[in-house]
Amino acid sequence: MAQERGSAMTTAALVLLMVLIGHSEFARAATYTVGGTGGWTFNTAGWPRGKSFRAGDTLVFNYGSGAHNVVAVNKAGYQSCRTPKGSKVFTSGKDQIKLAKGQNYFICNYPQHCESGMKIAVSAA
Ligand SMILES: [Cu+2]
Repeated sequence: MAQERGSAMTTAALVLLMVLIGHSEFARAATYTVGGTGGWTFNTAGWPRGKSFRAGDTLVFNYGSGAHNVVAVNKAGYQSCRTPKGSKVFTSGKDQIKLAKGQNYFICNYPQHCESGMKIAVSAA
């Protein structure tokens, strides 16, 4: 009898532990709306400043589909506002992109948009 109760308590403790671990995994991945309420638009380059991102966090790009896009580029593409061949282009207007560890660069490649600050560089730990 006592042994049975003990094993039931062990099971309860294990379940609790699994729930706690599950929760902390869940809490660790954050979701950020790029540009806040203004969304993904011109002069967003300063938006990442002061925030700390982690690999696995999700960036949400909200914008009018057809008015802008989101292109995942490399550092050179970010700096020059040019789109390297084979870059992934997102066009839904509500794109969710998971951050990779290290530097992540995104631009809008509509003519002159990136040049007008529609670009972000995000460093994920
Ligand atoms: Cu744009």
